[in-house]
Amino acid sequence: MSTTVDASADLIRLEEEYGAHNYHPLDVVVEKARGVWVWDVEGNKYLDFLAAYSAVNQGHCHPKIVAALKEQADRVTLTSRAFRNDQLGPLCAELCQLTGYKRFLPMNSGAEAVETAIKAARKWAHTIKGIPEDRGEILVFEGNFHGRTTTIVGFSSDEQYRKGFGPFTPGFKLLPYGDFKAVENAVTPETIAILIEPIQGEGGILIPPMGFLRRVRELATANRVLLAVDEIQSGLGRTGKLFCFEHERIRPDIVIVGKALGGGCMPISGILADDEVMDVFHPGDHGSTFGGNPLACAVARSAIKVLLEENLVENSARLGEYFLGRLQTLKSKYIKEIRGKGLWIGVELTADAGGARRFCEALQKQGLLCKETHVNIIRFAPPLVITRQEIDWAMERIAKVLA
Ligand code: IF1
Repeated sequence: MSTTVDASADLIRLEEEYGAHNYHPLDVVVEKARGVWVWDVEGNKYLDFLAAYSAVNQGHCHPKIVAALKEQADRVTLTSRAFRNDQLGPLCAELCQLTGYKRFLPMNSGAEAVETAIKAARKWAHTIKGIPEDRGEILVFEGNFHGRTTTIVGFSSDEQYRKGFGPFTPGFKLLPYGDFKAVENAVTPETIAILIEPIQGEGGILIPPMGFLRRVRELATANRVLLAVDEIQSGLGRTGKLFCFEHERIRPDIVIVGKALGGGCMPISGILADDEVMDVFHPGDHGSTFGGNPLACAVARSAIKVLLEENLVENSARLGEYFLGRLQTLKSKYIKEIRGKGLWIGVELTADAGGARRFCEALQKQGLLCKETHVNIIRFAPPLVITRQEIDWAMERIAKVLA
């Protein structure tokens, strides 16, 4: 069967008819992208203010990353881990040099990397800390988002993410986010780990009180509990530091990375840790067919290089502060609160604003693509290659729509 389609409407119809209905995207059908800009099939141009949920921090189709992709695609793309390849070792070494961790374990999706952190923490607890097998608890937080696997949605506090997908993996305990006393009270001799996002993205760009993460780190250390920080969305420059936890000058036991590690080109994720944790994995304990594939590794090496060479972390800090400052000068009866770090900003609307979705649709008409989270929060997370002029361009439209 051959299907001829061109216009957005046809493509949307095809997707609706033959695709699963697990999303409700904005009706913009992208066919081309470069840097911070994307074009739909009708040739309309938009500024991308979502950056694929921070997976394209380096900008769309970055020429250097695409070149690395093409070059590697012509050589070897997949070996599985049954054999070695010439890209995995260098990627691990470069990531460890950059972050100060001793080892890197590659996976593909963010959820898989979170699962990897859970498995590492549990095995560490059972083989090293001495918590009996099939006991022990991982502390997690209300409003968390760590992915979509059955284990992960099992400890979501969002009814929709869980409903209909049980029974779930036991061994998780939900605590209020940002409430140190609650964490302190929840730690017992059978606590394995604390799994946390340093800023909750899906939760609504929720920033815990300054000092919270540092106190959680101290509590974890004092009780020999592992601290696993999910930097899948917050990491690699998004908040104006390489990792968001650096704002509190702490060092987690496990750092979970994904999204922008693949430079918007290839799915690649993983965990960073030192020997005590990573050495719990022996051959056969864990793995993935595509995990550590040379194509994704070559892309990730290039993605990290671009992040550093183009000072994208600094750009995020500088322009994030500028953007936040400009947003704060907006006079709009719809705005309840604006919060953000680096180029990751949430604008929470008042209850009677009529929901964030309609503002996102209005911004789309103005040439700005962003996505609401929950009902009332517009989130802004442009690629980190954005310029001040482009932020000014966006600000004009945001001001117009929120006026
Ligand atoms: C979707 C949200 C963002 C994440 C953190 C792990 C993962 C994610 C902190 C899992 C993924 C995504 C997934 C995407 C939408 C998106 C999202 F709104 F759903 F929450 F970004 F804000 N940890 N976040 O943010 O990574 O397995 O997806 O690679 O459509 O589900 P993944």
